[in-house]
Amino acid sequence: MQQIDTKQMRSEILRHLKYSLGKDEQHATVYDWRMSLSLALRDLIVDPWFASTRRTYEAGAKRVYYLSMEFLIGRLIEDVMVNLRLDVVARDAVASLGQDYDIVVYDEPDAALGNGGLGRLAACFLDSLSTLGIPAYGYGIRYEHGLFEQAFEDGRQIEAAENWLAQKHAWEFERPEVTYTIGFGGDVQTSGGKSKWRPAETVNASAYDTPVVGWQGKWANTLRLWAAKPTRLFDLESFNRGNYLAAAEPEALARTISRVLYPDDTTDTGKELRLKQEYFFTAASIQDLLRRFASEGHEIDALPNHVAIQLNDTHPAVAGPELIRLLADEHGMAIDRAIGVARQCLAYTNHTLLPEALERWDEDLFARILPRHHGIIELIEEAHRKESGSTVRIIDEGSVKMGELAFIMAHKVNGVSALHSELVKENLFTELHESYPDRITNQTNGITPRRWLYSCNPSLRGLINEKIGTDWPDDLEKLAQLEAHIDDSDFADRFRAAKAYNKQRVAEWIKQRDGTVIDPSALFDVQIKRVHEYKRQLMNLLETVALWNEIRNNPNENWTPRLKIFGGKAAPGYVIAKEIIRLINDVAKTVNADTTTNPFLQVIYPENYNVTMAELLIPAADLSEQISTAGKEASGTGNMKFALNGALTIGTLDGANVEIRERVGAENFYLFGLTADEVVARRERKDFSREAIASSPRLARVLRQIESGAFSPDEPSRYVALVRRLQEHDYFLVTCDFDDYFRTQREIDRDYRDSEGWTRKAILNTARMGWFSSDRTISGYARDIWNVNGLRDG
Ligand code: F58
Repeated sequence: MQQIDTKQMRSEILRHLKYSLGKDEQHATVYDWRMSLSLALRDLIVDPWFASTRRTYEAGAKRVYYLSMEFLIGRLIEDVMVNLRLDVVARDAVASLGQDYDIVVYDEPDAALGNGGLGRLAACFLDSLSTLGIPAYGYGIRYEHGLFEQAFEDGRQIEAAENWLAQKHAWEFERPEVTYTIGFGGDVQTSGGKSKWRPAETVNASAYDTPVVGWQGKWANTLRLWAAKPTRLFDLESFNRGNYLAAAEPEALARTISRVLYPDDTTDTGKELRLKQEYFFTAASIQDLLRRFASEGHEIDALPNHVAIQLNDTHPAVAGPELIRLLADEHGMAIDRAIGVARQCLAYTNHTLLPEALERWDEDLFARILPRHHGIIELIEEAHRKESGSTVRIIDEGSVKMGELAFIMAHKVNGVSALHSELVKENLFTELHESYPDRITNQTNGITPRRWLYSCNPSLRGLINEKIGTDWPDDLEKLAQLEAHIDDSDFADRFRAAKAYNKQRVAEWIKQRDGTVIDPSALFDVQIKRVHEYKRQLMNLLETVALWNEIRNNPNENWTPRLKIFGGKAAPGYVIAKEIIRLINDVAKTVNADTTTNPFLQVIYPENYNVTMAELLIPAADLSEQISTAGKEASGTGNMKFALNGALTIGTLDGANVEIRERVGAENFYLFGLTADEVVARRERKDFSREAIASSPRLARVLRQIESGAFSPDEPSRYVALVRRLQEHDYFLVTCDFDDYFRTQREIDRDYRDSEGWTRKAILNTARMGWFSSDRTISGYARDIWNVNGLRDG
C-alpha cells in the first residue's frame, strides 16, 4: 500500500483545493476542505483498485455480483482513512491547515441509500468482500434522494426529501460510456419458435462507480450504481413552439426511475414505479456482467464458472427471467438449458418472514410492464413442475410471487440467522424445501469491525490495541484474547473509562442539539432501529411509564438512574408506527418535566436517526434493546454492533440474539419473553391479551393512563385506539411479554449498580463477539454458495 506522511497529505489536500476546487486557502469553505481531503484520499485508492481488477483478469477469477436495491453506506471519509491506515496522518494534515477535523469530516452527507438492516448489511458486505480480496461488484441504484429526513412537529414524524447529491459526491467516477438501454412494456413477437420483446418505452441506465477499499488498502472492488437517463433528450419541436413543460416531460419521466429510495418497508405503494426500479437496475447489471464475461472470451455455457449473482432479497428476483431472456432470445440457447445455466449463477437471500413484506406483483401489472418476462416465468414454472413434481406456483391467483420465483431460480437460498433459516424451511418455503432439501442454507449476518468498532469507538480501540496488538480488525476472533485480562482491575477500570468517555460525548452532543442536559453516569438504555410493531418500541415505552410510576410512588428508593434513548424512522404510510413515535415523544415530554423523577429517569428521542447517529450512540450504550416478538426479527445486526462495543443485551430468543447469547454466555445476556413456538401457541388462546392485562396491575395502570390522556392532555382521546388494539388484538404480544420484560429490567437495575460485575459482563461481550464479523459471514457465502476464493494475499 502506498504510504504517505502528514506533509505529503497536506500538500495533496492543497493541490486539490487549488486544481479540483479552484479555491485558495483564504476563500475555502468547509465544503472545499472536505472535498479536497476526500479527493486526496480517493487518489490513494485508485492504484489498488486498478491492481485488483488486473489480478482478477489475470487469474480468470470468478466474480461475485451482489445485487441490492439498497446500500446504506453512510459517510465514507473515515471509512477510507481507516482502511488506508491514514486516520492519524489525515487528522494531523487537516489540523496543520488550521481546520477543525470533526467539522470537516461531519460535513459529508450521510449517504442513506437504504432503509435499515438490509441496506446496511449490503454496505458491510462490500467492506468484507474487499477486505478478503474477493473479486466483486455491488450493483444498485444511484437514488437522487435517499431515505427521507425525519423531523418531529408536536411529536409527530414529518418527512422531508433528502438531498445528498445537492453537492458533488466526492467518491464516485461517472462512466457515461457505460450505458445500457432498458425497456418496459410493449409486446412479444414470436416466429419460428423464437421470441423477441419489443418494448414500448426505454430509458438509459448510466453507471457511476465508487471504489470500495478493504482493510489496509490491499484490495478494492467497485460499487456500481445506475442512474436513469432519458434515451431522447427533450422534444425540440415542442420547445421551439414555446411548450416548455411538454418538451421536458420525457426527460423528467425517465429520471423518475432513480429519483427516490422506496421508503416503505411494509407495503407496496407506488407499485408500478417500484417494479420499474427493480427491473431497471437488475437488467442493467445483468447486461453489464454479461458484457464483461463476453469480453473475456469464454463459452456462454461456462457462465456459472465465472459469475455468482447474489440477490439481496427478492427485489432483484427478475434477474432470473432476465438472464434467461438474454441467453435464449439473444444468444439462442434452448430455454431449458438457459434455466439451468441461470440457476447455477443465482442465489437468493431471504430477510423476512413478515407476510406483508413478501413481494407479490399484480399479474396484470407485471405482464404489462414486462411481457416477455411474464412468459418466461410461465416456462420456468412448467420446467419446475416437470423437474420436481411440485405443485408450487410462481403465478398464483393473479399475482406473481417473487419469493417463489427467487427460490426456484436459485441454486442456494439462505436465511440470515440460524433460527430464521429454520423458520424459512418450516414456515415460508415448506413445500419447496421438501422438493429441494439441500437448497436452503444459513449464513448468519455479520458486521464490519472496521466501521463498527475500530472507527466508531477510538477509546475502546486504543485499549484493545494495547492489550492484544493491532491485528484484530481483520481477524476479529482475536478479541477472545481479551478474556485473559478479565481479572485485571486496571484493564476493567480502563474499559469502564472508555465507555464513560463515549457517554460523555453523547451528553455533549445532546446538549448541543437542543440544550437538554442529561446525566452521563446514568444507565444508557438504547433502542435504535426502524420503528415497527414487531420490534416493540411500544413495549419499551410501556415499561418506561411503569418505571416512572414506581419512582413516583417511592421517590426515596435507591433507583438506578436511566437514560432511555430511542432512535428510528417509520415508513411514511405506516400509521401505527407513526402513532408509536408520537406517543414516545408525548411520554418523553411528561416524564422529562417531572422534577421528582428526573434524577432517575429521562427519555430522549433525537430526530433523524441515521448511520452517523448509530456510530455515536452504539459505543456509548450500556444496554441494547433487542426485544422483538420471537420469530419476527430475521437476524438483527444492531444487536451485534452493541454487544461488540460492550453493551449488554436485553432480548428475546429471536434472530441472531440466539447465537449472540450462546457465544457471550447466558449469564452475560438478559433473556426474557416467549419463544417463537410459544408465541404461535399463545396466539391461539382466546383473549390472550385481556388475560395478560388482567393479571398485571402494573400494565393495566399504564394502559389506563395512556388511554385517559395522561400524556396527551391537549387531546385526551389521542391514544384510545392504540390501547384498544393492545386489548383486543395484540398480534405482537406486547402485553404477554410485558411483566417478564419489566422484571428483567429491574434485575438490570440491580446488576448495573455493581459496577465491577457489570464491567466484567461487558468485557466478556466484547471479547466473545468476534464470530459476528461480516468477514466470517462473507467467507461462508464464498464457501457454501459462490464457490470463490479471495485473491488478496496469494
Ligand atoms: C432486515 N430487513 C431484517 N428490510 O428485518 C433484519 O432482521 C436483518 O438483520 C436485516 O434485514 C439484514 O438481514 C430489512 O431491513 C428492509 O428494510 C426492506 C426494505 C425494502 C422493502 C422491504 C423491507
